[in-house]
Amino acid sequence: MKAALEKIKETAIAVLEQTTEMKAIEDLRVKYLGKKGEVTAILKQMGSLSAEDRPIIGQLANEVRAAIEGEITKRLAELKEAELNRKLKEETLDVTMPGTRRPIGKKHPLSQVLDEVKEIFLGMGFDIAQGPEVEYDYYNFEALNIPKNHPARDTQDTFYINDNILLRTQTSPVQIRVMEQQKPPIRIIAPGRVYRSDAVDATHSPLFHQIEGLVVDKGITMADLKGTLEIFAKRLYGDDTVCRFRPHHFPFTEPSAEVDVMCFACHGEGCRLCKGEGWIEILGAGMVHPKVLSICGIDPEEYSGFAFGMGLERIVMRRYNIDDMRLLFENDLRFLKQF
Ligand code: 2NM
Repeated sequence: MKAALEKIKETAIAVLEQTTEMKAIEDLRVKYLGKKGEVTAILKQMGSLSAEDRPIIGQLANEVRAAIEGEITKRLAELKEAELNRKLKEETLDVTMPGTRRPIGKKHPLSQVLDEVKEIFLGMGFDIAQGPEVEYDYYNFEALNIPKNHPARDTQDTFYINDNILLRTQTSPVQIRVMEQQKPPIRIIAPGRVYRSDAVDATHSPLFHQIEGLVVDKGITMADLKGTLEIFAKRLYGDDTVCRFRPHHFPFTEPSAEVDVMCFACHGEGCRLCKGEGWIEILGAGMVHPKVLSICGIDPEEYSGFAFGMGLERIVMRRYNIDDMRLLFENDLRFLKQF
């Protein structure tokens, strides 16, 4: 029995020294020291020993158990350390290595200018309104006092889905929807995509962007229109900007005007940029037609309002001296990176 125990100890330690897997070491613990293990099996036979031999073999068995236990603990610690060293070596981080640069995009020039315009009007207490791009004929034309025979309603100019539904040609239908739903005071701008059946060239695109504005309240006059739009022009183009209001005609406003700013290149002298005019048209505006207010359920005897509209592409093209509108829609990075 003594020889058997010594043999178990010798083999166990030899095998443990060869074992490099933690799981395998745990299996060996069971094999030698477990309930059905080899050392336990010897201890179970101790009943057959003489009273003299029993304590001696008992002590030896305990020594063998302790030796194997000790070897297991030692091997586990060694393996753990080896594993840690391996990880430390493998996962070394060289903080002096250059990082992988993630290219950060930037805003499209249309979005840059749109955000600037929004910021100016938000600063004057306007809200931003939105509406559908696929619109009813009623909101796009009828409610805006645009008569049935008006050239804008021609299928040559407007994308019709069917007799009643079309792609909006301006963002005014948004203003109509707001007036229908909201009691004055109303102070909104409606920016968004609009569609017209135009062939693509340097100054035309079937899809472009408009920003329209609307103010309705008691006692709104042409003076409010002029003051608001002058402040807008000065914020967008600089404090020394000079505005000119010219009479015009729109079916949805009365009176109507077009607003020019004095050419910043030639200061009114006339040059290539302003095509010899000295002035550059930036927007259309007017006092909301009483018929339009009535159609929207607003009493024109009690309330009045002004509205305006401008094309975003034209503002952007002038701002950055871009001579071809197609560049704004082609998404060529060589172009876009310049802004
Ligand atoms: C423009 C010019 C003048 C305009 C009018 C309205 C509404 F809904 F109040 F009648 N919305 N937008 C308007 C007025 C638009 O664009 C050149």
